[in-house]
Amino acid sequence: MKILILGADGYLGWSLALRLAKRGHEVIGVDNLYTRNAVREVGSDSAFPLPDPEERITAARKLLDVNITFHRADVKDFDKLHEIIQKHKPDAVVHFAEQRSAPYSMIDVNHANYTFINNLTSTINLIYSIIKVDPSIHILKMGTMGEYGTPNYDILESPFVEVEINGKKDTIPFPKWASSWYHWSKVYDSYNLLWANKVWNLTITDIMQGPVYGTRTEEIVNEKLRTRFDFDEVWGTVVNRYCVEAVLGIPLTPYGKGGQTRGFISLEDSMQALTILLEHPPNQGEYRVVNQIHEVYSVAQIAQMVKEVAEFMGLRVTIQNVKNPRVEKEEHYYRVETRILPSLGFSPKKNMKEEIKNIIEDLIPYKNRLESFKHVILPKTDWRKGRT
Ligand code: USQ
Repeated sequence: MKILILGADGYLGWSLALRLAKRGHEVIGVDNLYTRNAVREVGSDSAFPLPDPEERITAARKLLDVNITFHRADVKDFDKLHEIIQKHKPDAVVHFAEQRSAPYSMIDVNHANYTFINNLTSTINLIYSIIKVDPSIHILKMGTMGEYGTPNYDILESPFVEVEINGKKDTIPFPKWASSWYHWSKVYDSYNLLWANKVWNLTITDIMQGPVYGTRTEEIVNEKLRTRFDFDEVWGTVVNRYCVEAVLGIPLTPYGKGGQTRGFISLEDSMQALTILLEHPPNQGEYRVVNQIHEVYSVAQIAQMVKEVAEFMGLRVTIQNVKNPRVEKEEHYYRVETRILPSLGFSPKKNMKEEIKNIIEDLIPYKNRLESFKHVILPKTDWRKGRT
């Protein structure tokens, strides 16, 4: 297949470019390198030094014998995006080109607006480019489990649900209740895609993925092929952050009571899942929603797990719950239906405990580099205070 990846320079985007290219697909990547700059904006950087896109592509050619095409472009620019899609006429477009940090979206009005403008415009531009070029192109869009929030009922893998109000029944989009401007931007994206599917019969997979963790995939076999790895309070996600905290000897930081429960997936298993979804697209004209998680844990349980593994590896680790900077439930019900991926042959290969060991092993050689970013680890972005 010919696959265009929007956001090909990111944590998932680069890993997926390598995976798909290695499987023999023709891969074209697009990125404006915004994340690199936005991470520097908060005084941080990837744990592993990142080569430029051109250097990475050369390394992929030499080490994996694959050819990846790269365009430095901003998908907010409709004409540019349309031109790229028109030029390559892909079978599928993967849309990762969104501002992906909840804390970043909550910093202040500018960051909230950036998140909405970037995320919603990019999706609308993609919809219109595809209508113009070829409405049969499959859109694989990265949504998030956080669109649902943490409801007191099961999260079904269905775009719709039947409701009864005052004795009358109807079918409505599955209820969503996000907990940051970032997560709300993904809710609106999902509704926009649902609408595009209704109006133009577009073929869409909307992935609801939980936080991803890990440093390794089958293709990341050399330092030059590494994907970015964020750990600061704005861009890092919980498992990856705890591993960096353990390496630096900083107390692990569950927020609040630590009962916040999420569905997690390793980087390797996320690659497997995304590849399966691309290679088994929905029927033409179908809008498919897929819950992409593997293990369910609370952030307190994960802290215990990281402590156990890190201590086994000879590190000294403590856990110190910190005041929760976010507005979210700290104790709640959480049950997610995951039916579609297993039915397509998805079978997770990794578990969190083993991966934590691999992450820590990969981080230890970079301990000195990480030391200089110690000041960006404790949470400073407070949902309630949000600068005005
Ligand atoms: N948390 C801690 N301690 C930390 C960091 C986070 O307890 O040091 C808690 C948060 O309060 C939250 C949970 O861990 O309850 C998850 O936070 P996170 O920072 O790992 O992930 P989140 O902000 O939800 O966003 C990440 C990605 C986002 C993706 C989302 C999937 O940045 O792109 O969409 O995970 S999900 O969480 O399912 O919405």
